Amino acid sequence: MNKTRTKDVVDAGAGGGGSGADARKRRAFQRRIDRDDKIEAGDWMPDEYRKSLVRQLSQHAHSEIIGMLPERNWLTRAPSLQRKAILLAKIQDEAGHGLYLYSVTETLGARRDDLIDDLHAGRAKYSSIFNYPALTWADIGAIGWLVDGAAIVNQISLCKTSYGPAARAMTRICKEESFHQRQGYDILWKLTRGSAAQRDMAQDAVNRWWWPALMMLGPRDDDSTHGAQSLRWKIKRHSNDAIRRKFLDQTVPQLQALGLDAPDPDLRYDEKSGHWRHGDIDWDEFRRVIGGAGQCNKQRLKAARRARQSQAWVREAAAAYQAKRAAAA
Ligand code: BYC
Repeated sequence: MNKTRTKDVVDAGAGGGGSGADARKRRAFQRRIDRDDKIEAGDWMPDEYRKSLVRQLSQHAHSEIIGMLPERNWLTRAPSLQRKAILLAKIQDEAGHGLYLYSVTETLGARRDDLIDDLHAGRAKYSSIFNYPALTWADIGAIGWLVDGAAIVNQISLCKTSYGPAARAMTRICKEESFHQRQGYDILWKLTRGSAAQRDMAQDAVNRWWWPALMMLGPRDDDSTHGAQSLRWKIKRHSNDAIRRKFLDQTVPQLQALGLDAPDPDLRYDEKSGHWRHGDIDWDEFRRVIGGAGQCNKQRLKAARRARQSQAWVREAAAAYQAKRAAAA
């Protein structure tokens, strides 16, 4: 099914063949991509390129916003004032990332309200990873280290995405994400050097977040709907499996330095290729979670809808202020 969809997009959008002005524009567009030109907001682009970008960028924006929820759960219970201040700053960063990304979709003609309607109605996706609960303080460490860690490996490659506004937003996001990854690692580092109970708590968190972090980088390349076309258009710069390999190579030595284990009996170093190899990923679980049946899907969407409703007065006040200023100008 997925392969057919990739093919459909390729046929409809890449446009090597065909005739007439539209086909010529598509070929010229692909030549710009091939020579690493950045595509800017007012430039001509195939409709499918625009749609694919809006899809990916809005899913990313939604992930940043929904991703605040599992961390928010620990704000009032952070173990010290300093940890609380750091976590608060991280969560505010995630909100900012969501806003940059929604703004980028607006340069492509999308309306932020429509995107958020789609999210709240369950029509739009956000990252699978945020449908898992943050049960202990160590989970905040695991989210920073593994989730932001996986995200950053992907997003560093997206700094070279072909759409200029997205590439520039991603560069800024990555700077902040690297701080997030380090704060997560620091939490786990301290716990693994604490009491036996703290070390066990860290191991338990890694056991629960390890596989979802590998899954969040998307389905295997063979099952990726958009992968081939997105690579051709340089919307994505590396495939899902390539990013997953890079993440694993970066993460296993860090796991060893923490003195923790991966919940994967088949994890091994492959001397020949020089890469770490993971065991089988439970793709049924991934499909269940993105299909809406994960542990927290319902509660995440409920919280997002409630927040939009309860904070409507802020948006209304901002709009009224803007209208007043415009009238006075
Ligand atoms: N979860 O064709 P494929 C963060 C969907 S947030 C749910 O390979 P693509 C943070 C996919 O959408 C970091 N759905 O997709 C925030 C497609 O379905 P549709 C988030 C997923 O787009 C707060 C179908 O599966 N980062 O760091 O080529 C606190 C087939 O997949 C997932 C980004 O979003 C998933 N994990 O590749 C802390 C980065 N994976 O749309 C931390 C930008 C796949 O046809 N996004 N699907 O219905 C990307 O790089 C790409 O979209 C992906 C997937 C690599 C994720």
